[in-house]
Amino acid sequence: MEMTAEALVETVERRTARVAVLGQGYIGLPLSLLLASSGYSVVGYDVNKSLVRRLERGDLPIEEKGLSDLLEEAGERYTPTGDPSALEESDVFIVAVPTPRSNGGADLSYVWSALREVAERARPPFGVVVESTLPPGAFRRMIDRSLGGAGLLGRDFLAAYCPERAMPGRLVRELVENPRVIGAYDGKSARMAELLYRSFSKGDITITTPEVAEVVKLVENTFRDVNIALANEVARICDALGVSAREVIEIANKHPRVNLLIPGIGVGGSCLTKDPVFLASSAEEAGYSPKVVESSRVLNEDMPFYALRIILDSLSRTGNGRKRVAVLGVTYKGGVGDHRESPVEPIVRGLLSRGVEVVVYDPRTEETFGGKRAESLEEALNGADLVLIGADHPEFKTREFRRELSRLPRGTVVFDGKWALDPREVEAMGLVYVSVGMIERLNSVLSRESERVQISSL
Ligand code: SAJ
Repeated sequence: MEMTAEALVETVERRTARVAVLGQGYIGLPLSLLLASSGYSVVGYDVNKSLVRRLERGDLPIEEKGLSDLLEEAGERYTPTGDPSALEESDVFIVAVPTPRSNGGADLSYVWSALREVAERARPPFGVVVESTLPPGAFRRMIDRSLGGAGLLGRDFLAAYCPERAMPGRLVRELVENPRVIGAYDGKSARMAELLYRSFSKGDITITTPEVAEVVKLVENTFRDVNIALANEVARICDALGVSAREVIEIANKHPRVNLLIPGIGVGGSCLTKDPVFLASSAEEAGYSPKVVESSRVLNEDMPFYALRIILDSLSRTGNGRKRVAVLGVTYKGGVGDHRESPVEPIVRGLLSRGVEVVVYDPRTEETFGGKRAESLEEALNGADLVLIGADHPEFKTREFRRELSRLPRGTVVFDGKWALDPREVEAMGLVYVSVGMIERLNSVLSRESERVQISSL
């Protein structure tokens, strides 16, 4: 007997539905394992053959707390594959492929090809859930164009837009605990998606239209980007005024309605660097030209270059001819191995292009952005004129780390790109603490302690 859309929803409820997750990256992989651990039989499909081979060996390509336990729990219910014909047996398809930025807009080519694959392989009735970030209006357009031929939405196939909102470094926990938003045009599609996520999610689930869900996702990341931009602007204002931004922010945040974020060398990662751009470009197309969103992006994108200028200035004042910078951490933020859109990249490349020797130490990635790789912290610090904390990894918050740092010659400049260290502690080691919003530190050391050899020549 032929299955109906209602019966499909029932298989999702009973967890007998076979699920295929297209894209086994930062979101697709943890999601597959969560669903498999909840009882679904899950095919994890990816076009990257070497990634699939790794997964087949049980070798996880990303480090996230709880992920290896999930892999074990999922057991045989999780099957990674690079073979598209393996999709043919599935009832529900989840699209979790990237949507990179391209020419001021979104590159939807990976989502298109995943949906094409679904249209080709799926047998009605089937369900589709898109997790990839989409610009407003894209969900309807893409579903209509790619799946319209598969029949009628709500009868032959069900479709929902459920953007992921979990934070790298805390992926598993956030996928389980965060609230979810489901965008759907009909009740059956919404129910299918809700049952699927409810199998592992403890968060609140809100059902709305796909258009609202699209804007919600982009607004959330824009909120963060704009707030970081404000912190960065406060830092630059404080540098201009010669006061400590760290002190300003700390005191201002005691006000019950003020919560400034942490300024730094810039905003990286694949989400905050593109979602505000998607939002702004959709608004432009619709006839409104955003003010705050675009200028926040401009300021955040300038932060690595601002940091680079301070670093070059500090180096040029050392005057002894040696120019060697130890970069500790090159990922886009602490605690992750992801270096996409890292603000450390323009800094390293800018230093290299000016003939500065750059030695990189990062326990979380092999990437060096053209710098020389150091195998240990000790090796990186050896002979460094300036130390840049590029990512606030937990490894840089230990006592051993501070002990290594304290072995640096007196007067060595430590540029803390993430406000990760305690300035007083660094100065107590005889080092010079500098950061964005903390230039006054450098200046006050210069005027008070001009007898110090290296500092006096800064
Ligand atoms: N950063 C600062 N100052 C801060 C906080 C962060 O400069 O006070 C920098 C970080 O160093 C990093 C960048 O911002 O370079 C982004 O880091 P993040 O931790 O703020 O965010 P992401 O990109 O790792 O994850 C974001 C999250 N969105 C929100 O918090 C609104 C996450 O929940 C989303 O799921 C994710 O984007 C995504 O995939 O869209």
